[in-house]
Amino acid sequence: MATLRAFVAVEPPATLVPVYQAARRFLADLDARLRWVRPEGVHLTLKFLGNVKIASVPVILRAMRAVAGRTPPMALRTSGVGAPNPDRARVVWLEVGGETAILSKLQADVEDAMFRIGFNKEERRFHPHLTLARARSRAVRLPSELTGTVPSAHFSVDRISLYSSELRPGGAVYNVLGHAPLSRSSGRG
Ligand code: 3AM
Repeated sequence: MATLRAFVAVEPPATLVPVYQAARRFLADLDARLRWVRPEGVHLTLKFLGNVKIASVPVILRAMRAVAGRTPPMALRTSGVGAPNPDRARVVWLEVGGETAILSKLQADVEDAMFRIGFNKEERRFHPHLTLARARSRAVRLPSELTGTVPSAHFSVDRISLYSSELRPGGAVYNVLGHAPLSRSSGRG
């Protein structure tokens, strides 16, 4: 049966482009050792699903819409370049701040909803981030004076998206398969 590699994520904000460019300039010395995500491909992953049957896509979207319908929109911002392990970084990301309590609840609810329709639970703790680049081979050491070196991008999130990811030699190519709108009438107040 036909499958595709899929994940649930928040789409990149348009305000990210100058921040992405600033991060890239700041890390210019490491450029040859990093493979940068295309700016339009940057996303905030909520749940990696792996290979899914194409026939399951409507089921996944229905489960996403049920969760999104009881989650309010939220205001987020990027808060500097970082990495899980800055001394030996395999990925370089932008930290995400703002209304992350709503985001973390959304991520946990997506995780539960996907578990209920048959996906495995993610063992790793959720850390809100936008991956910008990955090390090509060996890990890189990020400069220590990272905070405050790139501006913040402020963005509001009013939907989540189901992505497909096609692995190509030049890097993964992402396509949005569908959206699930967050609900203004839910949550707050
Ligand atoms: O948003 P980031 O870059 O952290 O690392 C992959 C990316 O996350 C992650 O799914 C996102 C979309 O590609 N990913 C890839 N393979 C994975 C796996 N086996 C995975 N996450 C968990 N398990």
